[in-house]
Amino acid sequence: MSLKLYGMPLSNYFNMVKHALHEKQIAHEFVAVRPSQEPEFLAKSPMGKVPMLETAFGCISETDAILDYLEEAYPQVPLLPKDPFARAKVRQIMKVQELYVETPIHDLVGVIFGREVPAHVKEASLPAARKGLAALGRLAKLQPWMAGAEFSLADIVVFYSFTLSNRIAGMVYQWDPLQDVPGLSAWFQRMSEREVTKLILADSKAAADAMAARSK
Ligand SMILES: N[C@@H](CCC(=O)N[C@@H](CS)C(=O)NCC(=O)O)C(=O)O
Repeated sequence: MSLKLYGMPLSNYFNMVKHALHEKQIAHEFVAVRPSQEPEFLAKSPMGKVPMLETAFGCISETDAILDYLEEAYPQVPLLPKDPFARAKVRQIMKVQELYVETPIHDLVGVIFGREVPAHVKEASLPAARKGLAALGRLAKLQPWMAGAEFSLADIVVFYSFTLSNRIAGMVYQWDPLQDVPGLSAWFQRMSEREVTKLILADSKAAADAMAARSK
């Protein structure tokens, strides 16, 4: 059975997994689904979230668990270094981005859906995200990739995390988080120019355009 990736191209987490599948040249099918609390979907994705990967052995959700599975089951095109310490540094970058950069900015996600952001959240998120960005700046090598010479999962995860965070930060604070770390904008541009990234972003834009057309 070929792998089936469930989700939607508007989801930055879905796009992380889709990007990894394409970089690793792993054959897969796409199943278009939205997050759902329906029992049938919860049986496959316990929190009802996307992405979810269906394998011959069962289903996996949570992006980092899916990425680890792909890395271990399909090592032919590696997205983690061989050396254990270097692997840990890649994972550290991914975790710092998720917990300390994306999470505080994500607290403001309501703005994307036209909701008012409570003043206390607005006040707390900016210094928290800036602290996380400073940590990312201490870790990121950006020569030319996140963890150094080798392209890795850290590039994929941090890039798609920023595709959403940059948008939210721009709307709420008129702030570009990439400017907080020297070299981060240039890295983001390099990432945008990868062939796989272009494909993923084109699919995501097509989905956004289709949704906008439906809501007219
Ligand atoms: N921790 C999850 C986050 C995934 C996530 O938040 N996905 C969103 C779509 S971008 C979702 O399914 N949201 C629906 C919900 O939270 O119920 C992961 O790493 O995969």
